[in-house]
Amino acid sequence: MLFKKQKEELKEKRMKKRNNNLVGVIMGSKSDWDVMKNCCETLKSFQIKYNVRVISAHRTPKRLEKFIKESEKNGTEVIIAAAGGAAHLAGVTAALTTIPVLGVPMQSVLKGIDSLLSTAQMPAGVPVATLAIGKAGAINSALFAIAILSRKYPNILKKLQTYRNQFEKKVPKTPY
Ligand code: RP5
Repeated sequence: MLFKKQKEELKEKRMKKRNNNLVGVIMGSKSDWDVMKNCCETLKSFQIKYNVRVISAHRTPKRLEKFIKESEKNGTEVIIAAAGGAAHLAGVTAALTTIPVLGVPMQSVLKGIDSLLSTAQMPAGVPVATLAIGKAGAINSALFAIAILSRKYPNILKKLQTYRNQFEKKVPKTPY
């Protein structure tokens, strides 16, 4: 009996070690990847562990529930949710967890305005921090997640400060 319990504890420990992704990145469709890969590349450039999944609030609601349960169990600290059109993914995710949710509106037939409003205009009570439409939002969602994590992890803070300082050197002083 005790042996079985110990085995289970060991299994859980191993699982935790394997899955300690600080950030979860989800998107409503595979078609969002072209934009959302910019988010993942930014996380990677800061050596942040993340997992990435295609999850839709309306097409795969069970997958969303499972993902959230696993994220909570595995200590995920920020979830980035990207969707386009009637973009409810970030809102539904935020409703199911207290992990901070960052929303990225995807381009759509209405140029992403519908996605932006659906993601940002959450009624009071369940917030979604919404970034810009498309690539800028994808990159900034990663940087925002990094800024949140940097309050707790000094090594991440150092990298973020270095990244910000580089702007001073990169931006030309004159426009010509
Ligand atoms: C949303 O619908 C997705 O996030 C995507 O932006 C949009 C279109 O999806 P597909 O029809 O390309 O799969 O749920």
